[in-house]
Amino acid sequence: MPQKIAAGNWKMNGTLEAVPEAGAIAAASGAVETILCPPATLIGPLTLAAQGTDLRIGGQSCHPAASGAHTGDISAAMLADAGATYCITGHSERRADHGESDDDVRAQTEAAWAAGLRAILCIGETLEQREAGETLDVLTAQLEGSLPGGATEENTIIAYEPVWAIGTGKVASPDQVAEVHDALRDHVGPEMSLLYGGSVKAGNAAELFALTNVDGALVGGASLKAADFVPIVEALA
Ligand code: G2H
Repeated sequence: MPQKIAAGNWKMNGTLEAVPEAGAIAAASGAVETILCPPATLIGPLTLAAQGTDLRIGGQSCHPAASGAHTGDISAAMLADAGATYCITGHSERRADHGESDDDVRAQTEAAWAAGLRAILCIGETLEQREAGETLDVLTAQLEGSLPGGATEENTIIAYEPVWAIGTGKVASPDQVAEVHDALRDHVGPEMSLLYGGSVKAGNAAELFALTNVDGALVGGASLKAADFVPIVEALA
Protein backbone atom coordinates (compact mmCIF):
# COMPACT_ATOMS: atom_id res chain seq x y z
CA MET A 1 0.00 0.00 0.00
CA PRO A 2 1.39 3.44 -0.86
CA GLN A 3 1.96 5.72 2.11
CA LYS A 4 -0.71 8.37 2.71
CA ILE A 5 0.77 11.87 2.60
CA ALA A 6 -0.50 15.39 3.25
CA ALA A 7 2.09 17.91 2.07
CA GLY A 8 1.81 21.68 2.31
CA ASN A 9 3.63 24.00 -0.07
CA TRP A 10 3.84 27.48 1.39
CA LYS A 11 5.39 28.85 -1.82
CA MET A 12 6.73 32.41 -1.28
CA ASN A 13 4.56 33.01 1.77
CA GLY A 14 5.39 33.22 5.44
CA THR A 15 7.66 34.99 7.87
CA LEU A 16 8.54 34.15 11.45
CA GLU A 17 5.00 35.16 12.43
CA ALA A 18 3.77 31.99 10.69
CA VAL A 19 5.74 29.58 12.90
CA PRO A 20 2.84 29.04 15.37
CA GLU A 21 0.69 27.78 12.45
CA ALA A 22 3.30 25.09 11.85
CA GLY A 23 3.26 24.30 15.55
CA ALA A 24 -0.49 23.75 15.43
CA ILE A 25 -0.15 21.59 12.30
CA ALA A 26 2.63 19.61 14.00
CA ALA A 27 0.35 18.91 16.95
CA ALA A 28 -2.21 17.35 14.58
CA SER A 29 0.25 15.26 12.56
CA GLY A 30 0.89 11.60 13.12
CA ALA A 31 -1.93 9.57 11.61
CA VAL A 32 -0.59 10.22 8.10
CA GLU A 33 2.78 11.50 6.90
CA THR A 34 2.44 15.29 7.16
CA ILE A 35 4.95 17.62 5.54
CA LEU A 36 5.32 21.39 5.28
CA CYS A 37 7.54 22.93 2.62
CA PRO A 38 8.04 26.57 3.68
CA PRO A 39 10.30 29.16 2.09
CA ALA A 40 13.96 28.30 2.76
CA THR A 41 14.17 31.07 5.38
CA LEU A 42 11.68 29.17 7.55
CA ILE A 43 13.10 25.64 7.28
CA GLY A 44 15.21 26.08 10.43
CA PRO A 45 12.44 27.68 12.54
CA LEU A 46 9.84 25.15 11.39
CA THR A 47 12.23 22.28 12.08
CA LEU A 48 12.53 23.56 15.64
CA ALA A 49 8.75 23.98 15.94
CA ALA A 50 8.26 20.39 14.71
CA GLN A 51 10.82 18.84 17.04
CA GLY A 52 9.39 15.88 18.93
CA THR A 53 6.37 15.65 16.59
CA ASP A 54 5.67 13.69 13.39
CA LEU A 55 5.62 16.79 11.17
CA ARG A 56 8.34 16.71 8.52
CA ILE A 57 9.85 19.72 6.76
CA GLY A 58 10.83 20.09 3.10
CA GLY A 59 12.37 22.53 0.67
CA GLN A 60 10.55 23.81 -2.43
CA SER A 61 13.40 23.36 -4.89
CA CYS A 62 17.16 22.77 -4.90
CA HIS A 63 20.11 23.45 -7.14
CA PRO A 64 21.62 20.33 -8.73
CA ALA A 65 25.11 21.20 -7.44
CA ALA A 66 26.10 20.66 -3.80
CA SER A 67 27.78 24.07 -3.50
CA GLY A 68 29.50 26.71 -5.63
CA ALA A 69 29.08 30.00 -7.44
CA HIS A 70 25.30 30.03 -7.84
CA THR A 71 24.09 33.30 -6.34
CA GLY A 72 20.63 33.09 -4.87
CA ASP A 73 20.38 29.32 -5.10
CA ILE A 74 20.28 26.72 -2.36
CA SER A 75 21.54 23.15 -2.48
CA ALA A 76 19.84 20.00 -1.30
CA ALA A 77 22.63 19.50 1.23
CA MET A 78 21.86 22.96 2.67
CA LEU A 79 18.17 22.11 2.95
CA ALA A 80 19.07 18.91 4.77
CA ASP A 81 21.48 20.80 7.01
CA ALA A 82 18.66 23.19 7.98
CA GLY A 83 16.40 20.28 8.92
CA ALA A 84 14.57 19.32 5.73
CA THR A 85 13.95 15.68 4.90
CA TYR A 86 11.91 16.33 1.74
CA CYS A 87 12.24 18.54 -1.34
CA ILE A 88 9.70 19.46 -4.01
CA THR A 89 11.14 19.24 -7.52
CA GLY A 90 9.62 20.25 -10.86
CA HIS A 91 6.78 22.41 -9.54
CA SER A 92 5.11 24.11 -12.50
CA GLU A 93 5.84 27.53 -10.99
CA ARG A 94 9.58 26.69 -11.08
CA ARG A 95 9.24 25.30 -14.60
CA ALA A 96 7.47 28.53 -15.68
CA ASP A 97 9.27 31.20 -13.60
CA HIS A 98 12.78 29.76 -13.92
CA GLY A 99 12.57 27.85 -17.19
CA GLU A 100 13.34 24.55 -15.49
CA SER A 101 13.30 21.69 -17.99
CA ASP A 102 12.74 17.99 -17.42
CA ASP A 103 16.54 17.58 -17.49
CA ASP A 104 16.91 20.21 -14.73
CA VAL A 105 14.22 18.51 -12.66
CA ARG A 106 15.90 15.14 -13.04
CA ALA A 107 19.24 16.60 -11.91
CA GLN A 108 17.57 18.31 -8.94
CA THR A 109 15.81 15.10 -7.97
CA GLU A 110 19.11 13.22 -8.06
CA ALA A 111 20.70 15.97 -5.95
CA ALA A 112 17.86 15.70 -3.44
CA TRP A 113 18.41 11.95 -3.15
CA ALA A 114 22.17 12.43 -2.77
CA ALA A 115 21.49 14.71 0.20
CA GLY A 116 19.19 12.13 1.75
CA LEU A 117 16.00 14.01 0.88
CA ARG A 118 12.84 12.37 -0.43
CA ALA A 119 11.70 14.15 -3.59
CA ILE A 120 8.13 15.28 -4.23
CA LEU A 121 8.32 15.41 -8.03
CA CYS A 122 5.58 17.45 -9.71
CA ILE A 123 4.14 17.01 -13.18
CA GLY A 124 1.12 18.63 -14.80
CA GLU A 125 -0.45 19.69 -18.07
CA THR A 126 -1.58 23.15 -19.16
CA LEU A 127 -5.17 23.94 -20.11
CA GLU A 128 -4.11 24.16 -23.75
CA GLN A 129 -2.58 20.69 -23.60
CA ARG A 130 -5.67 19.25 -21.89
CA GLU A 131 -8.01 20.82 -24.44
CA ALA A 132 -5.86 19.40 -27.24
CA GLY A 133 -6.31 15.91 -25.77
CA GLU A 134 -2.61 15.64 -24.93
CA THR A 135 -2.82 15.24 -21.15
CA LEU A 136 -1.60 11.67 -20.76
CA ASP A 137 1.10 12.07 -23.42
CA VAL A 138 2.40 15.25 -21.77
CA LEU A 139 2.46 13.66 -18.34
CA THR A 140 4.17 10.52 -19.59
CA ALA A 141 6.83 12.63 -21.30
CA GLN A 142 7.36 14.71 -18.16
CA LEU A 143 7.63 11.61 -16.02
CA GLU A 144 10.02 9.88 -18.39
CA GLY A 145 12.10 13.04 -18.75
CA SER A 146 12.30 14.11 -15.12
CA LEU A 147 12.11 10.96 -13.01
CA PRO A 148 15.62 9.52 -12.65
CA GLY A 149 16.35 5.81 -12.84
CA GLY A 150 16.52 4.40 -9.34
CA ALA A 151 13.30 6.03 -8.17
CA THR A 152 11.56 4.07 -5.42
CA GLU A 153 8.68 4.76 -3.06
CA GLU A 154 11.30 5.47 -0.41
CA ASN A 155 13.07 8.28 -2.25
CA THR A 156 10.24 9.72 -4.39
CA ILE A 157 6.61 10.80 -4.31
CA ILE A 158 4.82 11.92 -7.48
CA ALA A 159 2.47 14.91 -7.38
CA TYR A 160 0.05 15.45 -10.26
CA GLU A 161 -0.77 19.14 -10.44
CA PRO A 162 -2.75 20.27 -13.49
CA VAL A 163 -1.39 23.76 -14.16
CA TRP A 164 -4.87 25.12 -14.84
CA ALA A 165 -6.02 24.09 -11.33
CA ILE A 166 -3.19 25.70 -9.35
CA GLY A 167 -4.28 28.62 -7.20
CA THR A 168 -7.26 29.20 -9.51
CA GLY A 169 -9.99 27.66 -7.38
CA LYS A 170 -10.63 25.20 -10.24
CA VAL A 171 -10.21 21.62 -9.08
CA ALA A 172 -9.89 18.78 -11.53
CA SER A 173 -13.02 16.63 -11.37
CA PRO A 174 -12.76 13.23 -9.68
CA ASP A 175 -13.04 11.58 -13.11
CA GLN A 176 -10.20 13.68 -14.49
CA VAL A 177 -8.00 12.96 -11.47
CA ALA A 178 -8.83 9.24 -11.51
CA GLU A 179 -7.99 8.92 -15.21
CA VAL A 180 -4.55 10.47 -14.69
CA HIS A 181 -3.73 8.73 -11.41
CA ASP A 182 -4.72 5.32 -12.78
CA ALA A 183 -2.37 5.90 -15.72
CA LEU A 184 0.42 7.08 -13.40
CA ARG A 185 -0.04 4.00 -11.22
CA ASP A 186 0.68 1.81 -14.23
CA HIS A 187 3.92 3.74 -14.71
CA VAL A 188 5.31 3.91 -11.19
CA GLY A 189 4.15 0.60 -9.75
CA PRO A 190 1.95 -0.27 -6.77
CA GLU A 191 3.88 1.32 -3.90
CA MET A 192 4.82 4.88 -4.87
CA SER A 193 2.59 7.57 -3.33
CA LEU A 194 0.64 9.63 -5.88
CA LEU A 195 -0.53 13.05 -4.68
CA TYR A 196 -3.02 15.37 -6.32
CA GLY A 197 -2.38 19.12 -6.17
CA GLY A 198 -4.37 22.12 -7.34
CA SER A 199 -6.82 24.10 -5.21
CA VAL A 200 -7.29 21.29 -2.66
CA LYS A 201 -9.34 22.45 0.32
CA ALA A 202 -11.14 20.88 3.26
CA GLY A 203 -14.34 20.94 1.20
CA ASN A 204 -13.06 18.86 -1.72
CA ALA A 205 -10.34 16.74 -0.08
CA ALA A 206 -12.47 13.77 1.00
CA GLU A 207 -13.89 13.28 -2.51
CA LEU A 208 -10.39 13.25 -4.00
CA PHE A 209 -8.96 10.98 -1.29
CA ALA A 210 -11.73 8.45 -1.95
CA LEU A 211 -10.21 7.74 -5.39
CA THR A 212 -8.27 4.46 -5.56
CA ASN A 213 -4.96 5.86 -6.74
CA VAL A 214 -4.94 9.17 -4.86
CA ASP A 215 -2.69 8.74 -1.84
CA GLY A 216 -2.83 12.32 -0.60
CA ALA A 217 -2.40 15.90 -1.65
CA LEU A 218 0.11 18.65 -2.24
CA VAL A 219 -1.68 21.71 -0.92
CA GLY A 220 -0.75 25.35 -1.50
CA GLY A 221 -3.01 28.12 -0.24
CA ALA A 222 -4.93 25.89 2.18
CA SER A 223 -1.74 24.79 3.95
CA LEU A 224 -0.85 28.23 5.29
CA LYS A 225 -3.25 28.12 8.24
CA ALA A 226 -3.68 25.20 10.60
CA ALA A 227 -7.44 25.77 10.59
CA ASP A 228 -7.49 25.06 6.84
CA PHE A 229 -4.81 22.36 6.63
CA VAL A 230 -5.57 20.17 9.64
CA PRO A 231 -9.04 19.15 8.29
CA ILE A 232 -7.33 18.08 5.03
CA VAL A 233 -4.85 15.96 7.02
CA GLU A 234 -7.75 14.51 8.99
CA ALA A 235 -9.70 13.71 5.79
CA LEU A 236 -6.79 11.50 4.73
CA ALA A 237 -6.37 9.67 8.05
C1 G2H B 1 -0.49 23.63 -6.45
C2 G2H B 1 -0.82 23.77 -5.05
C3 G2H B 1 0.39 23.43 -4.19
P1 G2H B 1 -2.81 25.48 -4.56
O1 G2H B 1 0.66 24.37 -6.77
O2 G2H B 1 1.50 22.90 -4.81
O3 G2H B 1 -1.23 25.09 -4.81
O4 G2H B 1 -3.33 24.45 -3.59
O5 G2H B 1 -2.78 26.86 -3.96
O6 G2H B 1 -3.50 25.41 -5.87
